[in-house]
Amino acid sequence: MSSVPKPAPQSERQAFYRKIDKASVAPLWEVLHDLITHAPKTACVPAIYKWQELHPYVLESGGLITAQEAERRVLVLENPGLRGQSRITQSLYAGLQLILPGEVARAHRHSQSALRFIMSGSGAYTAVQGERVTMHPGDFIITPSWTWHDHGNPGDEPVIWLDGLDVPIVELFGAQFMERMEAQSQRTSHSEGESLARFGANMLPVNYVPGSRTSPLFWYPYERSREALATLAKAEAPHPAHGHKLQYVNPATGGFPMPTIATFLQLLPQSFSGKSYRSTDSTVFAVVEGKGRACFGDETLHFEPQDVFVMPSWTAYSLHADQECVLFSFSDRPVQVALDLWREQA
Ligand code: 1HN
Repeated sequence: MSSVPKPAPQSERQAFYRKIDKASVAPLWEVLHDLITHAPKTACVPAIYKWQELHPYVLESGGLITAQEAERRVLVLENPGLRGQSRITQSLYAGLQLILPGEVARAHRHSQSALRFIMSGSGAYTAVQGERVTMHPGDFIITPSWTWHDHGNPGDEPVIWLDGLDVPIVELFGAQFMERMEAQSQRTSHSEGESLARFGANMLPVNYVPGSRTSPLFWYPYERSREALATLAKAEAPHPAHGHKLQYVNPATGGFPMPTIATFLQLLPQSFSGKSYRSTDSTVFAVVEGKGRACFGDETLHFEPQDVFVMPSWTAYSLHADQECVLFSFSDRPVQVALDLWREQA
């Protein structure tokens, strides 16, 4: 006689599940195949946020609530597959933030790291670690974890930027803290451009030792990054999938600029038709220049300047440029690389 038990009838199993449920335990075998899949499975879906549609909403929000009352006046870009979860991918938050002339968004700090990518308007500033930087479209700015930051707009036009934060990652680890400063704005202790001079000239202060995993350079002006891509576009053949693509670096380590978020800028030459590509890091793109298309399966997202679109983990997609295009993008790649999880396939 075999000692292997005969399969129990469903009714007996269900009764067992109900019994053990009271003890907060559950059978793995009922969920295993959904839990551990052959390839990435995410509720995140490909999506595009059209600037033409959202820009009026962002401006309208300016008439509904002040930056002071809202603390941050932001429209969250929620992934259609992740509604109600304040996230654009399973691991990252994105939103469009508006600051009107004369407004201040008060100083606070939190465990979450943030990036700002300026979408429209100039003349607002963000202050980080005692230094203000004036925002211009296309600039990439970092707010490191647990650093005081406030924004203000002494200029004369509304300024809108894309916020990217690692909110879901910090939530996953249950590691978040937040604190408000007594004062509305932090006192400035450095002149504008100091961090760029100190860390953004291919040099470092002598004997510099990094104090954190976040780049000490927190302002990456568009002009410089754009110039680099223009030079490369004349000098080299484009990568078959990415065109001319650079990643932003922490100049003190050569690594990613933030411990949780990688950022990139790429140029697609006019008429570029990219090869299919996928990677495990769901990626958020912001269109800076040009019109083009992102294709996946038999679907096409048509993009133009200031649109934001997202490609989920392991979704094969290709990029096509109707005009010369410049795309900014960000993802959770540093976390995946650190955990030996990141994979790509061309
Ligand atoms: C935050 O602090 C800012 O400082 C923007 O501008 C968006 C989303 C979630 C949590 C904190 C900001 C944010 C945020």
